[in-house]
Amino acid sequence: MSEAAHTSVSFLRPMAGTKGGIASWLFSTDHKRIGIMYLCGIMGFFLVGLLLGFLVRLELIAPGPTIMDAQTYNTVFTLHGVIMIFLVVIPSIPAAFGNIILPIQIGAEDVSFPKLNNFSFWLYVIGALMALSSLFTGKGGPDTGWTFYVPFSQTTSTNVSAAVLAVFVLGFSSILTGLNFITTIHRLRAPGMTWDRLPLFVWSLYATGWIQVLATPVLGITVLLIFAERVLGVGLFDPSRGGDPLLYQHLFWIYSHPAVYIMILPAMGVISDILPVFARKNIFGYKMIALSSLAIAFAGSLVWAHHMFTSGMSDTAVLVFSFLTFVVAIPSAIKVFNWVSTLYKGSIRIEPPLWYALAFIFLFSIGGLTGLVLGSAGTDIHVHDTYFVVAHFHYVIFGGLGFGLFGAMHYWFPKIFGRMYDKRTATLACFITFVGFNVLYFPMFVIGMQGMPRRYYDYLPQYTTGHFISTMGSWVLAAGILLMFWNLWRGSRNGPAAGDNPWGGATLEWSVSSPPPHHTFVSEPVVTKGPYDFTGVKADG
Ligand code: HEM
Ligand SMILES: [Cu+2]
Repeated sequence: MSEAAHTSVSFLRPMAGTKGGIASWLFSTDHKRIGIMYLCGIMGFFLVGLLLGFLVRLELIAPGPTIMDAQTYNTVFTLHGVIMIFLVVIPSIPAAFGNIILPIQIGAEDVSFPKLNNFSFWLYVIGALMALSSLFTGKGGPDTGWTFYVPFSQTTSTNVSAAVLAVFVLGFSSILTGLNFITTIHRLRAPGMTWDRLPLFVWSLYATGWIQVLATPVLGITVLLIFAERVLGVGLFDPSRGGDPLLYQHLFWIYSHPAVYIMILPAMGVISDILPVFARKNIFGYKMIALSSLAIAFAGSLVWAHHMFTSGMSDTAVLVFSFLTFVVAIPSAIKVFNWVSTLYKGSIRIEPPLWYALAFIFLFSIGGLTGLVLGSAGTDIHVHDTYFVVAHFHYVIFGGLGFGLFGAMHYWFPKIFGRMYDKRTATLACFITFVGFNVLYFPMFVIGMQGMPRRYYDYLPQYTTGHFISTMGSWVLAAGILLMFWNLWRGSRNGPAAGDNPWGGATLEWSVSSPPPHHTFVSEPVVTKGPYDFTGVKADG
């Protein structure tokens, strides 16, 4: 479909008869442009968050003060968490790749509400600026950790108020994106795009959309309540006024546990799209993978209090939440088994996106299995609030979502830019990042089990070796990531031209030109086969 006339109106360049310029991006209602703007913003903040994490590791290279004082340390790890969670991982795959790819994959011209889509992007920008401003306004940057636990967040003199209002605004951005996707998937599918022909990436965004719409409002209310506590002193969470700090933890985790599925489900969708293409084989267990996304979204909403086993709940509550936590492991394991079965006896073509997908499966499995250690109340009491938890959630969020995101960047890159990056550098970068990742986070499981508490500025000498190895790992990791960014940046400017379908994918985005034109489809496509049916599909890269 890449006739010359069609290619010449690539969405990256101004539309015929318009001026172009920065405003044609900032106020664009084209889902592809909005997605690219999110991608740039998210990557920018990822680098800021990375730098802050790097500084935390540098401080912890040896016991005692090394590069900053204790109060600065508290602010740095809080901002690292707030930026990574709210500005990077929650929006990452849905807002960037969901926007660019989802409408094309279902054969739609755009999302259901293009202007609302642009508004969501602006809410993201405003929320991000507010979060950053918390550093420079009031009496210093917030020092509570990204969870804003009371009573500390209520009494600290640092600028928690600005940070929680930022989270409130960011929450709206997320809700509106989810709403837009749900409506788009219901209403705008091309003829023949039945529910059992939806690409699994779309299924995962559908499940994610429901969590965004149903769970995020709870977070919005919760952070507003913190603000009310600080400004008006209403006494909801303050025991001296008859309030209850446990109430805060319940409200916070009712959103924030489902939020981990907002992060991980889209990455699982990316992996489910990548594997069949590079194994050239229909995905194993399509229906089970699609349904397990919904099951994770549903069951994952019932397990929030596994973050509170040591907070003083009744034994019955602990038992119930521990049990429910184990239930979520079932659909997650179903996915992993189906991915591995998809690779089995496939005719594998190993390319950078597949390397990232394999790293995802390995790291996510470690993250998920150690989640079961935390989900069993008995073992959690031993490792609660230690570095074991830090290792667990980095394996899941960074190893899972992060590598899924990098996989998506390498998989859809030729489609978005019409160019190819250097594949050998990409593979090398993946390898360095993978090694650095494990050197950085694996020692944390060990020192965590030995009792090293999380979020501490200083530590006893017996943890020195673990921390030292970990800090070394952070340098290797940073090197791998910078190499990856540099390679992609170079490729997007002057990489060799990529064909319309360099990997031989069967989903609809590979049937349009690279990069796609402003109006993606000349005529509405008619879908006659499933997303992973490769008969007659040829790679042209
Ligand atoms: C089999 C799946 C999982 C299980 C059983 C599980 C279980 C747990 C438990 C029980 C904790 C609390 C530990 C404690 O504070 O003592 C925890 C912490 C955490 N988990 Fe998971 N988890 C799973 C998957 C995930 C996923 C998919 C993500 C994100 C994509 C994630 C992100 C986190 C985060 C961010 C924390 C730290 C929360 C904090 O700051 O205290 N987990 N997990
Ligand atoms: Cu949880």
